[in-house]
Amino acid sequence: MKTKRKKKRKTLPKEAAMKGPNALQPLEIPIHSPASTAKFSGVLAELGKFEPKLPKGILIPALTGDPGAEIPDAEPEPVYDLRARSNIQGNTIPGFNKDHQHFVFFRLGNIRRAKAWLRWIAPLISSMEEVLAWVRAFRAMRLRLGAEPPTCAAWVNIAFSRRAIELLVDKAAAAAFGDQSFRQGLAARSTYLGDPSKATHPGHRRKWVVGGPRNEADVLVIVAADDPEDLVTLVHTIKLRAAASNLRLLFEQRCDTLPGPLHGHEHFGFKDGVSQPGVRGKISAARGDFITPRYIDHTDARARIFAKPGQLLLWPGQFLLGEPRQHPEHPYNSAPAAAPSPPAPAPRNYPAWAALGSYLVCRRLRQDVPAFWKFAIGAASALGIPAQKFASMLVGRWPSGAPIMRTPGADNAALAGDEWANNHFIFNDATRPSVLRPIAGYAGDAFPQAAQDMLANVCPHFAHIRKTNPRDIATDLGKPHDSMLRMILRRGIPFGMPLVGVKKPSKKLLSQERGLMFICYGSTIEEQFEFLTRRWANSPIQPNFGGHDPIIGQRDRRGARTRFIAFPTAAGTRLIRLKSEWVIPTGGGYFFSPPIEAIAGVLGA
Ligand code: N7H
Repeated sequence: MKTKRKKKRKTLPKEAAMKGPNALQPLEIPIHSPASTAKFSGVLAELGKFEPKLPKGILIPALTGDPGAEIPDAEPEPVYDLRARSNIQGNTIPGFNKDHQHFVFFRLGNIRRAKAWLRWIAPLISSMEEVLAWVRAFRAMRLRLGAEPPTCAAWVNIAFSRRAIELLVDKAAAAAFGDQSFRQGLAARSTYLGDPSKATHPGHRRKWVVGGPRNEADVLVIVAADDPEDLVTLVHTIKLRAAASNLRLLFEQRCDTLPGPLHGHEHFGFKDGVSQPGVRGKISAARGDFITPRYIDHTDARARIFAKPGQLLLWPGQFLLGEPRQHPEHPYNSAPAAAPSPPAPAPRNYPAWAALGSYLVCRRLRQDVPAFWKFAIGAASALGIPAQKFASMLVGRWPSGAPIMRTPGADNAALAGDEWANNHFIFNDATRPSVLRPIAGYAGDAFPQAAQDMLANVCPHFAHIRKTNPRDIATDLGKPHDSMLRMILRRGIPFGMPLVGVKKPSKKLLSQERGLMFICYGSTIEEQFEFLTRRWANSPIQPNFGGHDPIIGQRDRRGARTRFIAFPTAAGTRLIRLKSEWVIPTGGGYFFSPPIEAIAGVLGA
């Protein structure tokens, strides 16, 4: 007997509460319609043109410190002496920021031999001292030359999983790490992060190239270089020594910044790495010798919380274990550092040898560029706006990196290239110009300031940069400075060949994999990376109602993954379903990046 199959009722997300006369009209966008496919190549080719225009004649000052940048009566910031600077890994602070990077994931074999390998690699690990000294020398040389100096560096960093710490030190040491997410690992947290729960989905953890339940890495080595040949040589040496020490190579990923005008952009075509928090702290007790250069004059009250316009200053304990943390009630002041465990009664937080280390989140995220742009083209034509404008509203910045808050009508490459202007905006109030310290050759920020956007008509609540950094808006957590506790240091880099900028991509190019090796550092995974992902990006109602983050937001209800955005238009809000996905998790891991002394001294001992 034939049973009548119940037709599945299409329901809109419950959270949207779409009842009554003001019900939002859902807009269905066919992604693979012939019209959007035809326009796709045109948009793609266009995208290669959006290069930020660096202001001419200005040379970013060498980071030698500016005594005048010191703020009278401000709480003194910690000084990182040579020993501390030599102990902190350089990709955490100040960050490698190199064009070519290679990520190597290992599984431990014989522990005695692995320890010998760790003692071998420890002197290769690049410290904050080394990287910062190089950056300072590079900038000083650029100032003298008036051009990019022809110098190259190659750097190595290392990080360990909870299992590695258990095997190399002991179970008690691994258990002393207070961060539950780190102890459980990324694979165990995957569903909690909204990753696909259906085993047939390409983003399901069992399909990951690394970091799934059956291929979790113990050790992650990050190698970075200016010169690709240096990178290859260094990676080769590390792999040879590892193989000889019985470490199993699980996976490796070569990453490169995109070529030509796309330098610094991610695969959808948008400039990345524009907004980063500034880390408080000094390199010496000398006046103005700050880790993060300060550009705002102390006569402007914002110098107390911003390093340069829009760059919030955070106490280093947000990124380094054992350092003064951000005060939850006060934007300028520090809160006492978390104590190592024991001594009681301090909460158990990390073993004493882990001080100055940092948690590292690695997510290998595949990007489906055609799916993203076909969706953007389809939705934009249904709304009657240009595709680039629509896509920029999904991100919150134009392809060049210019913030839509400051230039809502069109992209502005000059604004994107001006590092004192491109991050200077808030959402709830009109932005006022900052009073800057003198910068040779810089005439000041003459771009139109951002108007207030409390209703999120310019930069929608769902926009990726508004979700992940709500700036001055009150959130579900409370006051804006609670959001400061969630900030992360992002160190991602793309992998794979670009599609954007290519006029007629071949089938082969279209079929190749590309994406972002997302890396971030923080002093907790749970309260920073996971919080941003779960509580804000994945939620259509937090920090404010408006839909899911269309870039990284995920939703998984027993395998159903439809998301939505509430798109502001002149005629009211349109509800747009995001039926397909363009950022798919394909691997990664939760690691701990230890202080350098502990690599040979504890883990390799
Ligand atoms: Fe995002 N994108 O191309 O749209 N991101 N991101 N991100 N992201 C940012 O300000 C992108 C990812 C953050 O302070 C920009 O540097 C893509 C994860 C944060 O204003 C662009 C992927 C997380 C910020 C992108 C991806 C974050 C930020 C603007 C994945 C973790 C700073 C450029 C493939 C929570 C917000 C910039 C601020 C900015 C994109 C991943 C977080 C263009 C494609 C997993 C905190």
